[in-house]
Amino acid sequence: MAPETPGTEPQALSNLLHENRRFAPPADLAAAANVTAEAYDEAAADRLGFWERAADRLTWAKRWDTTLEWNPPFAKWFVGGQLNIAYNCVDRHVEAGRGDKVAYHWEGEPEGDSRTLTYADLQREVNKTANALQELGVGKGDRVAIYMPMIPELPIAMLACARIGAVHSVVFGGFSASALKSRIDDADAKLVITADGGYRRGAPSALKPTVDEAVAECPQIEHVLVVRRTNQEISTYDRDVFWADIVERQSDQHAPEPHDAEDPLFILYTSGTTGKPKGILHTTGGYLTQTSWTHNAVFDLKPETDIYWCTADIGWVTGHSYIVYGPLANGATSVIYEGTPDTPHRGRFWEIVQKYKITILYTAPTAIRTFMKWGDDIPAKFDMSSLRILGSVGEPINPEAYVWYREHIGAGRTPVVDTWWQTETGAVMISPLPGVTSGKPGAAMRPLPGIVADVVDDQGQSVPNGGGGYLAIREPWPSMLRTIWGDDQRYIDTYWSRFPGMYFAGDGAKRDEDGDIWLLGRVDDVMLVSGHNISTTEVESALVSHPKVAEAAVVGATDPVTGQAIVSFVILRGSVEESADIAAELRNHVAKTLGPIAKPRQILVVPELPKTRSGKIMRRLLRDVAENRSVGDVTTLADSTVMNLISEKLPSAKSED
Ligand code: 6R9
Repeated sequence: MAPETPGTEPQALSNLLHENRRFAPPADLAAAANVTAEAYDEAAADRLGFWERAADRLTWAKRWDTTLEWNPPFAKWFVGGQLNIAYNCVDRHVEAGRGDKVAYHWEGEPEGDSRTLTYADLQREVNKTANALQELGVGKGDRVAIYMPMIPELPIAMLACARIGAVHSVVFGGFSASALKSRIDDADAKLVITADGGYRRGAPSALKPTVDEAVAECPQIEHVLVVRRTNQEISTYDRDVFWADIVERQSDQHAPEPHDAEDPLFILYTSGTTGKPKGILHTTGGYLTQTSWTHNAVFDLKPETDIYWCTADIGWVTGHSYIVYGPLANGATSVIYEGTPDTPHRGRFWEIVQKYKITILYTAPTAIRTFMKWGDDIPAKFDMSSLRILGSVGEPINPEAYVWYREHIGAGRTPVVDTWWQTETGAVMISPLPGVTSGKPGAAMRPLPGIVADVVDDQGQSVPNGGGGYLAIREPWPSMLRTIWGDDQRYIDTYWSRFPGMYFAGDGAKRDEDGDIWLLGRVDDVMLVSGHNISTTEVESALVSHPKVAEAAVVGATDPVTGQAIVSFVILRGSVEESADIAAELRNHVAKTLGPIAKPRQILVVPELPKTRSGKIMRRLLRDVAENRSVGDVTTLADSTVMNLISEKLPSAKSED
């Protein structure tokens, strides 16, 4: 498409949304903050020295010789160093006299079903499990697939693997047998750890039958280790071993062997937008350095007094880095919740905040928008005065959702930290620091100290303030992926070929007039309307800024006049009735907020949106609907019935104007 104004090149990505609200850090938080503004200068002056000091927060069995070996795009951090991750996450806290401190308050979905594990308890459980894994023939470098509900045995299993140097591959408890099988095969795992089932939406949900189906075609699997959680009926096979039979009789002593800083820690598969899942490989020393540093800095964690809750599933990278490794390395007290936010009622999250007096809450925009839809009156019923910091991760947070989160969950006083990162980056990369940054609704703000990120144009040149483009990372960072398991070439092609010498994350971004970074969604989703590249995020945020809208997803659909036209799917807030003129009202609202170029061609009011299990909107499927195609592959949808609900709405979709 030709640009609208002759002679002007279309920008890589338009910058349409402008935001003037600012929230300064609370004075008491700023005065006592773990990390202050000096950290940016220190890291800018000596980036490797900065990461060395971060690594010194860990306990090393042998100090490293070389901080970074960089043979682009292959990085090695803390080369020659040795450490044991389980020792760092568990034993050292017990040795320091903090064995009675709670590591995890676990809250099962059925009410009243809870468990508390201190660091001393965790040490005994991890040791017994490490001994059991060794009895089952698992050794250093072996791969272990973990397919479990959100129960304490999940982090225990991960830590037991880390302790003996086995490489875990956690597969989301909702994935199908074929997805599990392909991940077992790709990593050539020899053991699967699972459970009979877990509780979801008020009922036991089986896991073991899926494992049985997957493992039937995986001859390399020697054993399946099964935790009894729901006590539902399951089939058993010769290869099955029950956790209660083998783990419980082990010694609770186990010597933590030091592992090399670059020994593999885990593989985590990401499906990406298309194609075969990529086994993202993370290693030991750099990963723990950056997860623990960022958890301390971004959440201003005070291990003695904070109660921290990350609501993610451990099967997602957020759970690996910010339920298991980061918080435990820092000696934090965390909450783990097994179930869904609406079981048995829509105030369950806030009841948990009230019960445990949570001080730091880390959740996803999809959850926040759902709470907006359910209504302000629900959180208002609970005492959440303990909260002092709120975090967001997983998608761009719309400015209105940010403000709602701050107001209705944070009582208008808590900072909100919008943290951008990926499975591939291992840990947070771009985020405000709660005691330093004046927060801006919708912006991830600045790269953290020690991270060199940029917004670049098609040619890889930095865009000026006010410009849009691609998010790229210019220097290696400690918790970066080391490769795609078994496929170095795919690693090079996927991440390092778009812009020579830079890591390309696949996300669009802009740098606003103050130089702050905004994430604008996946570049695959960008819409090309009359020669303008328009981000889905900005149009969605404009829709969500209308008082009647709780959630929105937009896609570009082929259009004879404009190339692509914007088609919007919206969910209304709880109390709002769908009226005949709602579409016109919302289209005009977007045009007024962002300019006429962003005015949607169509608005469809829908009851739900298609999402992955980690809550990301799957726009690909909505594009199929918008272009009247049959809907594509729905296997990674959290709820496969959603697309039927949306398609039913289609006859009412008509082009306006
Ligand atoms: C941690 C995680 C990564 C993709 C990433 C981006 C999106 C995550 C975000 C965000 C805007 C944020 N994303 N956090 N977009 N603002 N704060 O989500 O990892 O599942 O690998 O997804 O998620 O598009 O590229 P992962």
